Amino acid sequence: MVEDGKTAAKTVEEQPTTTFQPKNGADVVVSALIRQGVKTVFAYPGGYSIPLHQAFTRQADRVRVILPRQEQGGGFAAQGYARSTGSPGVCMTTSGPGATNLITTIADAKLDSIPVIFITGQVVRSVIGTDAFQEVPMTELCRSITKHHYLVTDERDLPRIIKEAFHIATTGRPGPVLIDIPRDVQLAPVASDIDFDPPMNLPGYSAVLPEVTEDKIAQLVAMIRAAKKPVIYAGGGIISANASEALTAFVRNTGIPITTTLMGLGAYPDDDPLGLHFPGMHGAVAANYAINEADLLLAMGVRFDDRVTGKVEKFAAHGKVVHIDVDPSEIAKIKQPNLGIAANILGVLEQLCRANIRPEADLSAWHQRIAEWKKADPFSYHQVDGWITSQLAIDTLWKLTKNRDDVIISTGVGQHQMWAAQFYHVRRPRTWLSSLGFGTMGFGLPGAIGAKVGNPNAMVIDIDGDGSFQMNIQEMATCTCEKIPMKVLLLNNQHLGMVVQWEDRFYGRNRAHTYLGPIDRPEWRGQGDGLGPKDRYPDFVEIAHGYGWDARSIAQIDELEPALHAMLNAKNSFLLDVAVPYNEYVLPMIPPGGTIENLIRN
Ligand SMILES: Cc1ncc(C[n+]2csc(CCOP(=O)(O)OP(=O)(O)O)c2C)c(N)n1
Repeated sequence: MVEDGKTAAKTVEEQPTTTFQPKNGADVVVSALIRQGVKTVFAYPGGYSIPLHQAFTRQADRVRVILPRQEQGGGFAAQGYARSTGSPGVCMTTSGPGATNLITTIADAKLDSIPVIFITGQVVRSVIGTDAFQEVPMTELCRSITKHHYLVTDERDLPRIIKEAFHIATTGRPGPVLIDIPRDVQLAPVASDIDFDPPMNLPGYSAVLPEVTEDKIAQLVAMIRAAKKPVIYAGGGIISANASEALTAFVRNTGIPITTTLMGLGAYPDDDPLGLHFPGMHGAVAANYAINEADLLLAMGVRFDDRVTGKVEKFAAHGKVVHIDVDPSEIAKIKQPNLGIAANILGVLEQLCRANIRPEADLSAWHQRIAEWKKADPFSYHQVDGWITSQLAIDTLWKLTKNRDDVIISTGVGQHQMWAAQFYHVRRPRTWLSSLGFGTMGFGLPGAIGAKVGNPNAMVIDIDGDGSFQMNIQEMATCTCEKIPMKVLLLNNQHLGMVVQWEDRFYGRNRAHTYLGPIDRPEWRGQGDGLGPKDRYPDFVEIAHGYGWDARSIAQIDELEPALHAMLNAKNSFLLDVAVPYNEYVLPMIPPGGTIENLIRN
């Protein structure tokens, strides 16, 4: 049905540039977005954003508007676009319910530091504050979950505000910016000589950090030179700073082992000998042990998230900690470092590489120790008789695609997400898209849509759980109608698996509303050790067909490889529904607030 995603994207790029004279505020918004290089906007209309939508149609040859089927889908698609391309995503909704549907995605972008411009329609200026129809004070609601936010009260401010919004979203530590635009501002006539490049007015904001003092660099160099058991703990900040290459050069040059957080997956190839994979609650045993024993922890572009540290006092307690981050407020927020450096990580890494700074000691004993930990406790899984497990499905997908360099993985939230991180080895930055700080179920499909729009030639695969997928299942329509071919590997365990895991670990296996099948089919409901039948509710294949997708449902191991091939080779959007057991656990596990001493391995 759909050949590939290139057609629509190319249509936009190949159109000749026309001179367009904006007539009203809405035209100004669209022209200003185009000036910022925006090629795609994910937007769902309503009464208070109609003028903006109308304005987009007047410049339809220059910017593509994609209609999601729910605003949250649009917000996550804009994030998927931004996460995978590095360019800011743009999402637009109407006021009130359209705007509040975005809020989860705004908070999500804030926690993962993703640059997205969120534009919302607002009621007309004269009725703001009167509980007018579909009025909600978006700037108030989003004050703490945006990097910055604007309520536009004068159409003449629009070019400046849009310029500032992109500047703020993309500089320093990236993040979401909200622009709330009353309908009468959208409709206000504008002068013909409007200045689209006005000076910015951001007295309280500077993305330029003070130069790192020579003294700090000297301390850093001395600490690296003196280290005998150093470890790098690198995160999403590396990817935002486009510093993966510099980081890789630094690791190769120094021989310092590296663990990348879930946000940092792809910053360094995790299956490389010096790679320790990700640390934390469900992270690699070797990464956790190495951090624990390290005499120097080089924390770069990370924020000491509680899912990584467990009990902070016990985290990296046996060595010195250096924290380098572009956001000065992160330094010493959670963990007091011995040396804190607020800086652009790319610059620091390049400086260290140029000066060939490396530990003076021979690290081979340390490498040996780490290799032993890796060998003793790799991420592993067992076969369950007669069943395809999620881990096996992901591992097989990895094996079938590992020689490709065009794969982008998106995920939902839950056990499947952790298994995807463990068994799908991400080797390149911006190819692992997942809601991590906020952990929002429903990210997978719309996130993948945004990635496919931003990377039309990539093979984008959403690895999802049946709970998460149903949170934004309506976006299957977006794929079909907007000609965005998609692949979904649905690991269907009929349960909210991650919560089941916690029920089993901490609540005596008592099932409390974690079963997704019909309540009058209690025999399906996983209790105790039963694996449950393999038939599934709902019928995802029927649903997929209804949306115009191809689909297949499998339950037997010998069906797995052929079905994955069918998914990978499909031209149309393809859903592969895999019946998996519900009572598998993500291992290892450090319990909440725990330490590596209580690493649960079996
Ligand atoms: C929007 C939202 N609601 C609730 C949760 C809490 N939660 C975390 S994981 C999870 C279960 C996810 O189930 P599923 O998507 O089927 O994946 P599985 O764990 O079974 O692989 C839930 C309910 C969440 N993270 N996000």
